[in-house]
Amino acid sequence: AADRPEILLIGMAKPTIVGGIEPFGTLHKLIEAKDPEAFIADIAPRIRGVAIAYTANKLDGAFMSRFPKLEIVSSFGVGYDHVDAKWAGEHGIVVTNTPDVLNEEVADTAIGLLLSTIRELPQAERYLRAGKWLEQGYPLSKATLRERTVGIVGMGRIGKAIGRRLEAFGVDVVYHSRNPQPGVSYKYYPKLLDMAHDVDTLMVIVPGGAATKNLINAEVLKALGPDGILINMARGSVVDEPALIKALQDRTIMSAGLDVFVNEPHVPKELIEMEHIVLFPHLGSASAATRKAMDQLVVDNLQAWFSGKPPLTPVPETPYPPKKQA
Ligand code: 8YV
Repeated sequence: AADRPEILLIGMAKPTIVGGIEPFGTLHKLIEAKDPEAFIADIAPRIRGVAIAYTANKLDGAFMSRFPKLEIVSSFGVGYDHVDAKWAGEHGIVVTNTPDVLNEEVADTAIGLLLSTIRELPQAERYLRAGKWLEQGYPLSKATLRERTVGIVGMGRIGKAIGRRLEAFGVDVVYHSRNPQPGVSYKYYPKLLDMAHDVDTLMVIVPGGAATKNLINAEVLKALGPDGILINMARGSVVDEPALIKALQDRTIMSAGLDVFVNEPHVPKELIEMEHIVLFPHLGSASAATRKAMDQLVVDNLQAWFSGKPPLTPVPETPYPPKKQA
């Protein structure tokens, strides 16, 4: 039909996304294009929606400006630092992400990574598989979660879900974010450095992007101190990676558990070579069920929009209905 919207899919042609869009829209899969440039040039004048299937796919203003009829960018993932949402907002394009459906999954993984790192659980598993249990007892973990204070950096929806779990574990929780969060009873630190001084464990779960780039720097790591454990569940960009590598090598902090990296899937060899830290391949939300719920929300935002309804989960930079220009 003439009013079927034409939608560009960037990234993997995941079944939930493809199968969800095809009933109401005409889907163009960039991944299947032999000549991506010619492919885009051909469809650009007709594209009204973009679906992004994976957060690694960057979408800047220069790219979006190639689509004069673009109305909505429906992006997979709660983090959308890969989309220039400010530019989109200024150009009347709505950006949506996939919040909430992954909160509990990512919080579960955060606790898993925290315990793995503190109690050296992956190392213990490697030890058993190497047959060493037969030869000698297992060495005790240097650290324990008991008596620790966890400073959560970022008290959004996932930060709160992590806090609830830590409370149940009987662990003290404090937090730092740009502003104190209403309804949150944990001690608030306006300054990250002050919190890093007072705690021995940092759990990083803030959005990525320019505002948080290298927030966890050499100074913060020094303040965290020799018993310090850093867990990064956010974005690689939030941590000054070379400074972290140095702090780990010099034992300025004790250990780190990292789910995210600056240039993933490339992980610096200095980190790979350090046996005492724990590295995950960005799997915070990566269960089949949660990823499917995220895929479905990518579809549902487009479906709502193209049936004349408000988008379900617009990002703050592109509120709906749009704010009047001053
Ligand atoms: C993504 C994430 O699944 O939601 C986010 O912001 O980081 C993950 O849940 C991952 O980035 C893969 O795209």
